[in-house]
Amino acid sequence: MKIRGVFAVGLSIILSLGLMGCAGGNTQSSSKASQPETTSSPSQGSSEASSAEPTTPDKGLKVVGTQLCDLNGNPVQLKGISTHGLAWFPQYVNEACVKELKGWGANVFRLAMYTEENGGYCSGGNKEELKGLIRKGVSFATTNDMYVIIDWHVLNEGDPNRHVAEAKEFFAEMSKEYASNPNVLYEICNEPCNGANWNQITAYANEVIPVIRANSPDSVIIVGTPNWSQEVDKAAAKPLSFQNVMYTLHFYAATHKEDLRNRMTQAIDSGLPVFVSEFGICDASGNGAIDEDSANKWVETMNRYKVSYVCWNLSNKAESSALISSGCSKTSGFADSDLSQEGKWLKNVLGAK
Ligand code: IDC
Repeated sequence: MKIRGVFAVGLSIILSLGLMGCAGGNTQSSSKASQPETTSSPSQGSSEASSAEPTTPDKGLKVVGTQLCDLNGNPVQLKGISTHGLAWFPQYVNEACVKELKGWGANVFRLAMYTEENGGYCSGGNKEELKGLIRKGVSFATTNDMYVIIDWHVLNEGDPNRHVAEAKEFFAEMSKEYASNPNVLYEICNEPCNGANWNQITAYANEVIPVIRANSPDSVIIVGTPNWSQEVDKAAAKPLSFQNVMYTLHFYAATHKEDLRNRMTQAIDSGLPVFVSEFGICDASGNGAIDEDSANKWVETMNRYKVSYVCWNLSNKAESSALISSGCSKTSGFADSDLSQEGKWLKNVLGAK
């Protein structure tokens, strides 16, 4: 399958296809403090097997009811790994590393491009360099037969509308470039927060999704939900009107437990397609103590519902959500002793042989 960039006018052959609540008090509210990353030159740096059918990227995806499926309608569960901010830890976007993650059992790679933090796409980052990293990431994922998520990592700005013009420009370019790559999924706003509500997110999505659809009519698009992507109930009450859209739920297992899990399953039971495009097994700050017991409960539920999930984060930053231990400067060829606690846990969950 093509690596990328081919101006896919020929159009996709394939794609015939069709991605917390809180009205008030949300006990699950992430208390994360979104401190901007200050490192501009980064330090160098079993679970239950799914019963979903394995799939290969060139088959494309579609959303059927609440379930991500292949083009024949067979359930597909994506499981994989997210980069840290591409601007801060670019060194892990290398071919050997992506191949290794595939060997761990990952079938999806998420490329997190912060928008407003220091060095973000809309806050002084080098746009061409950042797009170059996206292109490398898509290319490596594609050659390794993996799906890849292009993540517009809204966080600090809270309301995704703040950078809607740049988002439209960015997704127009990306979706044109990858119109014939059915393995590319578009995540248009990582985590709306700071009070941004579902109406505001809907307005944003109604601007950005048509831009993607103009080039890539059938790709799967993942949309963030209010309150750091925890309020899937808000989306369930008033879903968007587009096909092949999934809605984001994010959790950090030491902070978010049964209440948020129930909110996820209730949303799915009520008909909402949910995608866990980011989770960690520590607390919502991305640091602190790890809770494997809670994490395993999440994995059990996600597998039971065949919900796709992507673990945060591929870096060696000194924080518990980093998959590589902070003392390790390798960018591929990781021994188990190079992995953090979360890294070892995840490798086991993904079923690495
Ligand atoms: C965190 C990183 C941390 C970085 C910070 C920037 O782990 O190194 O300094 O962002 O604000 C999210 C976000 C994700 C966060 C993560 C942990 O999507 O960007 O990463 N988190 O706080 N939502 C809930 C937790």
